[in-house]
Amino acid sequence: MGKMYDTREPAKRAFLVTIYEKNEKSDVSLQNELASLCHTLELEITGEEAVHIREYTARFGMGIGKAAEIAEKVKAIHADCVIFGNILNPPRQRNWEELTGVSVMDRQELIVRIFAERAQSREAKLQVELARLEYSLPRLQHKYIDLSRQRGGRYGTKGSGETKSETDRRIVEQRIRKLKEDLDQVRKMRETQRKMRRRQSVPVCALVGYTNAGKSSLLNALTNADVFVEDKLFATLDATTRKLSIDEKTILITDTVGFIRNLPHALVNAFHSTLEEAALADLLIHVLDASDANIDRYYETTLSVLRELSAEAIPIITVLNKTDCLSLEVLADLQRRYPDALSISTTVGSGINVLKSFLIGSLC
Ligand SMILES: Nc1nc2c(ncn2[C@@H]2O[C@H](COP(=O)(O)OP(=O)(O)OP(=O)(O)O)[C@@H](O)[C@H]2O)c(=O)[nH]1
Ligand SMILES: [Mg+2]
Repeated sequence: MGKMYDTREPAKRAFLVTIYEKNEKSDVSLQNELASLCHTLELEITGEEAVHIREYTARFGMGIGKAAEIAEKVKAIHADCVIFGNILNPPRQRNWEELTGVSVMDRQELIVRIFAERAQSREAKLQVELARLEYSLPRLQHKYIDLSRQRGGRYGTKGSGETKSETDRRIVEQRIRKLKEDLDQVRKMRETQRKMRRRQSVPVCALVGYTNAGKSSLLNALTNADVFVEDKLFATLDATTRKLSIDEKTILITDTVGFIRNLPHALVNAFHSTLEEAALADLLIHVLDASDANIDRYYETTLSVLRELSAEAIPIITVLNKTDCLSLEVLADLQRRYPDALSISTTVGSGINVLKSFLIGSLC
């Protein structure tokens, strides 16, 4: 199936474009995040352009002159892909590909690709494939510009007079149906596991938070687990559950996929069962990267994802992680702004025992 929706050579040299309205302020954190996403895919950033539109055309989302100027730059520095921080609809994506002669992606596709590279478990793989197919479905027709009619009927799969893109669309739709069935099965298994845990009445808490906040590191620190940790986005795609026991009291802690603002809708849908782990927990541990200047925005994003999952009523403890990177002044300021939060560092181990006692105390 891979070939069908991924016909391009893997790109290496990216040129980034973020489009703003005429009077809109540039959002440096959004642009930095786009760069981190590229870094995660090991794309080298060869150039960057923030465009405040003065002239608008539907073809390019900006004036034709500006678009041509960007295409020139892309050519001059031999970039082999252009990545937009904004969402590109399929026709606009195709227009840009025609103009620049290289592959063009938006932030959504970048995230879907990262998920695809990182999926490990069967469930994550099914979820990612579903998200990729759903993302590519409206784009399929554009991949085949020569819509030569196939000879129909004879070899079974193709209907009479069906175009290649129609056939592909039909195959993709069939595959989507099959994936949804398979995922339903996996969800039922997960549900059974959850019921068993409930029956044993072991309380469950879930680690939630923005990607790269240190959730997996905290799971490791709390339970001596050996979960994959990396300074890249979306290191974790699977919900891993580990046991924490103190004085014969036991709770379960689940690591979840990291949140990010404007998570592509196809991925939110696809990862629903993994995210559900958070929605069904008895307690949430909201992990914040206290060393990141965008902490307030991360905090808000996570709360809004939790609302989307109808998990806002679950008790929550907020932890400020990576406090080893902060000066005392900055830490004091954060503690004033997040008075209910617990300060920790998984790297130096500070605050971990306090958190353990809190968890056991409030759940057992
Ligand atoms: N300085 C410092 N770095 C930390 C701390 N905790 C985690 N990190 C680093 O932060 C990065 C991300 O850690 P992870 O535990 O993978 O983060 P995550 O929230 O699980 O990320 P995703 O799975 O991508 O959502 C890694 O490079 C960690 O080594 C800490 O207390 N201090
Ligand atoms: Mg993780």
